[in-house]
Amino acid sequence: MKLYYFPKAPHARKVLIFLVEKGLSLELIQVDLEKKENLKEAFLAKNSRGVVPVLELDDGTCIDESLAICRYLEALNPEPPLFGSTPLEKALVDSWDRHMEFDGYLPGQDAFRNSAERFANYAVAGVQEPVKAIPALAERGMQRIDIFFKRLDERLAEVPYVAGTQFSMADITGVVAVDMTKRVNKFLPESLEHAQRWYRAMYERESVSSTYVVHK
Ligand SMILES: N[C@@H](CCC(=O)N[C@@H](CS)C(=O)NCC(=O)O)C(=O)O
Repeated sequence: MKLYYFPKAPHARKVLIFLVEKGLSLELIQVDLEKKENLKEAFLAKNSRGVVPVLELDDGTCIDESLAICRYLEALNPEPPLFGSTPLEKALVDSWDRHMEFDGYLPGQDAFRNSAERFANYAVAGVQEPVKAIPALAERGMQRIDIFFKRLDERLAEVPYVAGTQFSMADITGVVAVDMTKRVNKFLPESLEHAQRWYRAMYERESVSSTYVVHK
């Protein structure tokens, strides 16, 4: 199996964190997004959507979507479980993973891709036709990040990890979502003590600290 990734790509980082947590290693193939290698024919043949990560199996089957890749790896390597064990845990991991992605990551992405100069005509990742940035989406994204931070803190006042009592995929998506907001100079407020406690705990994990790349 091979993983196509880029170190600065948050969704690829999710898979890298997952691999470290599982104690797995895969052949890693870097696709340089800054050089737009993801829009070249060789990569589009692996994923016509033009985005990383992609997991290529030995028979040539390619799986995109970070969550699908992690689920596949979990099915092959169930220990330690990162998608929950009981029906309830599994449902909570899915639910909270989606909270992190839709309420945290996507607002951060909206804020970033609709404000950074280099995305003025490339506002949607992987789409080759010019797609213009919409500044109002960046503004809304910034507002939604504040809502996300507050909800995250409320959740983490109740439980140690995002989905409950165990570290899970929801924490991986959550930490990547929080780090995405740094790209638009939004930082988890110090006053949100529960979210801060969790965020510090995340960075004590080798999987999280070793995969963080400073973005310029
Ligand atoms: N929903 C997808 C998102 C994949 C995605 O958007 N990948 C970004 C990097 S995080 C990408 O490849 N962007 C290409 C670009 O910006 O040119 C997943 O979870 O894998």
